[in-house]
Amino acid sequence: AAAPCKDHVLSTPLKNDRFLRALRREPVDHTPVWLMRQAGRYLPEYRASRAQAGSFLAMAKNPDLACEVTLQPLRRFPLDAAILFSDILTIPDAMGLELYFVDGEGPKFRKPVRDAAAIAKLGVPDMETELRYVMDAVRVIRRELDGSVPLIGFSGSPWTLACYMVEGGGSKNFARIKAMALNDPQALHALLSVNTDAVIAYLAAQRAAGAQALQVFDTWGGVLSPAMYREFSLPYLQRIARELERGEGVDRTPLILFGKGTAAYLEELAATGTDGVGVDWMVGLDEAARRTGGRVALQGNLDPCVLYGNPDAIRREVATVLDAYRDGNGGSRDGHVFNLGHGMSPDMDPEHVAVLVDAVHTHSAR
Ligand code: 1CP
Repeated sequence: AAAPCKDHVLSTPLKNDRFLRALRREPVDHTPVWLMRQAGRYLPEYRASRAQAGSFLAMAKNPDLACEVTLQPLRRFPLDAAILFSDILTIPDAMGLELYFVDGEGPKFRKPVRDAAAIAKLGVPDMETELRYVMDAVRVIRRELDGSVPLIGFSGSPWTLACYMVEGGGSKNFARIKAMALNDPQALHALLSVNTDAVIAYLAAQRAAGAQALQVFDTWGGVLSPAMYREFSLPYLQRIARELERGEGVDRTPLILFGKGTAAYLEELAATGTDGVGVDWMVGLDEAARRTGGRVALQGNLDPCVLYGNPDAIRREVATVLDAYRDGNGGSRDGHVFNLGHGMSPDMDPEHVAVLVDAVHTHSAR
């Protein structure tokens, strides 16, 4: 059972704040690093916890197990941030779409939304009842982290959530949602609008429960044409960055907008009012830093497949990413959070992750 988050938990000073400092573009002793999907099947202890829980969903809905798997990568590697163990699909599940998993096929919904009538019935879930298990997990993790590193909360973007809600699961070509965009754009906008309200409420609730930074995953933003991206994804990211209350100064809870395949829109993302922009590996960080011109921190962007290389190759590629950022940022490494350009895969070697984390800290030491 989760205890309410006590004031002393929320006021425990951070022992390692270089991730938050980097997001404020303040000087740090070395570049902070965390990895998207740092908790997951590549770790044997994760597979053991999952077997014990019975399923991914049982694990995510149990705050103590969610806390355990959140902490697992931090016990192995000196990472500079923890990310809540959960999933982006908790919101549509709480809206009544009924999330389930088929082994080897990924997430699916029993009740996808395919027309305006179904969309009109959707509402913003109540965060402290229907999504209580997520907020309880945040509270338990904050207590157990005990100020060692900051905790990142997250959500899917309105567009990326809509992709799963309309397709009913993962998709190769996004045929259904693109047909909706073409045939009934008003219905899609209604869906994106309720999703945006839910994302803002969800991130605000995670912040109130103790999340110290917030990331929005626009994993499928890059499947849209520029005109469609600017109609169906970007305006909703702008609304999140504008409306999500996140405080000021050292107490500010920074927001990171991560997009996959969205490097064409770096200037527009940097102008949303977000604190950081997450970048995939299809653009050089030198170019990304020049184009965003110090207006935001940048997070990224090692190709995750570099983890399939040998330790020498990993060290070399890490150095290339770190130096590219520095070169595009007027010779300074400040304002950079090291990460992969997308998530880790289950067949990656934990020993290689140790090499990567060490290489980041060693090569970026000021
Ligand atoms: O154990 C298992 O078999 C479940 C695999 C798994 C895991 C480990 C899923 C199902 N979700 C997660 C956890 C998860 N999902 C995290 C945990 C924190 C961490 O990073 O360590 C996060 C941040 C997510 C976010 C997520 N879920 C995204 C956005 C990030 C990304 O990788 O692009 C997306 C698109 C999802 C949907 C989803 N959930 C699970 C899977 C396998 C997928 C992808 C399905 C697809 O390819 O469409």
